[in-house]
Amino acid sequence: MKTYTKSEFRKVLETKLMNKRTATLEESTDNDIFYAICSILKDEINQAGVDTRHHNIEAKRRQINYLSMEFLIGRLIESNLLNAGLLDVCNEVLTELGRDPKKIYSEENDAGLGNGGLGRLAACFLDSIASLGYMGNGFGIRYRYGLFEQRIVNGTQIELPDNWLQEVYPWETRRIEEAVPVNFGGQVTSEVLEDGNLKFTYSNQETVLAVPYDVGVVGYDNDNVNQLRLWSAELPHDTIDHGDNKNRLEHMQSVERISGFLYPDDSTEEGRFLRLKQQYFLVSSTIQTLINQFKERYQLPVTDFHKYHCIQINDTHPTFGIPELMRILMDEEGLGWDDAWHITTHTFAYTNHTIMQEALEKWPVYQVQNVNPRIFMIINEINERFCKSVYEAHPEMRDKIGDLAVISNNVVHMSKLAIVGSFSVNGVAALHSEIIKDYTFNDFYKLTPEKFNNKTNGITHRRWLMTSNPELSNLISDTIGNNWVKHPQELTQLMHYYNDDAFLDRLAEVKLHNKKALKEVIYNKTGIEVDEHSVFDVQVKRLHEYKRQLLNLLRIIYLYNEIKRKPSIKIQPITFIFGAKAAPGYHIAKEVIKLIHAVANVVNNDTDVDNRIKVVFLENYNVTLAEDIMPAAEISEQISTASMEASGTGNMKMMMNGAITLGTMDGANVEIAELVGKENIFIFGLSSEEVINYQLNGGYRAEDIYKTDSRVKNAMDALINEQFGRNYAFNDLYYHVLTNNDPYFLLKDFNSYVDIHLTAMATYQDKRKWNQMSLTNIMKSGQFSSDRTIQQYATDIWKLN
Ligand code: CR1
Repeated sequence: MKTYTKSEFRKVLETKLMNKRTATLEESTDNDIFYAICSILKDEINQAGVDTRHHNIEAKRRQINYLSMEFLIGRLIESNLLNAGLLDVCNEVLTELGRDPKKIYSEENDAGLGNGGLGRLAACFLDSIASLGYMGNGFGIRYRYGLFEQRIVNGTQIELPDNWLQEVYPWETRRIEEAVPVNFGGQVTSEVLEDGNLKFTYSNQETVLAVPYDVGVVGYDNDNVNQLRLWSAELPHDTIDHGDNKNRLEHMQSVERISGFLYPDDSTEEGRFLRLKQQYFLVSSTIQTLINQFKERYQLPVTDFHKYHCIQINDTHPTFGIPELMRILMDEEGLGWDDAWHITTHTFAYTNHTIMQEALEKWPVYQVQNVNPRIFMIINEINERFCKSVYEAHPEMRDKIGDLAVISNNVVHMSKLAIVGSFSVNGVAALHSEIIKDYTFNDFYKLTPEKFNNKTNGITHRRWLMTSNPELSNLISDTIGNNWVKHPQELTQLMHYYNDDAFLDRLAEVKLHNKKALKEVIYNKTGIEVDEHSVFDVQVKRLHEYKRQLLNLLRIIYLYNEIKRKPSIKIQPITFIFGAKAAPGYHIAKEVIKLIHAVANVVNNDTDVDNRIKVVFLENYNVTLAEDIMPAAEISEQISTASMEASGTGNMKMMMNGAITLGTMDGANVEIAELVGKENIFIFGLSSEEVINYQLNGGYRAEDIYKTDSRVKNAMDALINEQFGRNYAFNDLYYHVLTNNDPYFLLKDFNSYVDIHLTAMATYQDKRKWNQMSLTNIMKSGQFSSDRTIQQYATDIWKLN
């Protein structure tokens, strides 16, 4: 890509302002400048994107296609500037012009096309795929409304539509000429042809036009630009309206609803027909396109498809891609079952992101039939052939066939379909991948152990360190040079500074600087003034019972009551920072948000507390807000019930920014602990083995702990004794824990949590030691760059060159 001197950049900025915004530099608004910069970048991205495509086609490169219902991309401007090599010059020019770069970049709407970790992972992966120079494109849905905007009104979460497309989205290009029809519903008939093969004919289908919008994905300093293709649903121009749609406008709206909004829940399936339609819409449009492009560009027989394409499905949401590819290969390309099955099962690879039963997708047969009857027929056939093959080839597994079946009790089990139709099944952290093999999918593991593998998640250090924490990033480069930027594992070079007091002081200064910046954000958003010298203890993530925000609160309540008991007690001042969206229909999660606010209200205003504890809830947690929070975190709360958090990625982001993890031996915490050593992390609670053993044996007796342990009882009773609200405001939480026998082991882990927290606070008193711990975490965090993860996917699964 082109490089610019300052004066060149200024000049092109002026030209863009004039041409695109009819404004001079002097009169331009932040919004004008934002769009002008995007336009400069887009020229570069488009050119490099075309060059990349030409090169890839000419070299007939093998490509990875990352299919995901979610891409939590956030803002792109800084990341694109950085990767294109223009961030410094742009910052300098803007500053010289007396404009605040941050303010200008904040003109961009945060694209929240995802719920949480799964969606953000997809976005980090695209950045790494491009930055490592691979040919790999993302495919998702261009939701008209992304994840809801969270407002807090009187301590209660309110959801507003996320109108992220209100203004022009500067990074996308609409490509109507590449639109494809996606067919829903109707009937299928078959006839036997002369050659004995079956021919399937579809009738009365509803055709929806999938219109692609492409967003360039810029690799870091390598001129490699891939694409994220987001599909939008439209009514085809030539549709003739029938009686069941009152008028064309209504018909149009019903079609557009398919890409209308993102389902705001990453843990439960609402069983909604629309969600199912979204899934088929994504995979059908994508796979038709891949097949068309393959034939057109590579001029090879379709039987070679899998030699040039790999499709990674991000959780089970795109699993209908498997029957869809079968359908296209058989019904449109004329292949027989065996050939089509060979190609399909050499194309798909599946990533599992959760073992939570309620998040393992299951769809009623009639709904799948309604979405597309031919797809259901193919799933049915896959199931029959699979069950038969188990019966014949694995007599020892015959009594397990009922459990293995893809369809049982009139339900399609998406994870089973994904496993049967893929050549690779991976978990997202070492522990999680073991649990999948030993428990969740144990029967499948016994059948095909070679499919199962681990790919521990990662995060792009370009966004989560370089652009979001430039102070730390610069300190690192000043100290060890900038090799780490392309080889993040070289952050370990920082170990030479472990005993360097001057360096440790600078590290502490950077943290203080970032804490002051977050303090500002907190003040502007909440009016709460926090002490930058207090410990910033952070738990930011989706609100879910297994993530145990409630445990965090019980601990805060415990601390508060200790102060109330003995106001003169000496404690390290702490700011507890929360950020979390709750799924709109998830009552208990919403009650926890209320409780956070109720506790904050009491604690923050109690003169006995005297500002030693502050509780802050930051509204509308999203990628952009995360970029402000991560650099300032000192304690990273990763306290899920062991075995339940598949990996976590917030844990990696905070580690990379020098926070110390306080957590359970769960997900990737286990690998963080291994890397930094137990002296540089605070671990507490049950192990995953213990949790699983309890679960297999009917749990533990929560009542007993509640009755016999006064610390536990006091904290729990605060929920019902009106300490934090009148009229037994938190009865629901209290009874939910006790009458369900505490399925997330809050009470069981409470004491060790309180104790480890006290240990952490005692450790914090030794500033030098703390800085060394922080440094250790930073220097080991290169392992969690998504570049490492993608390198492993590329080598082991995708076989990319
Ligand atoms: C997991 O809960 C993991 C991300 C990304 C989430 C989290 O631990 O880091 O995936 N799973 O792998 C999920 O959203 C639907 O499942």
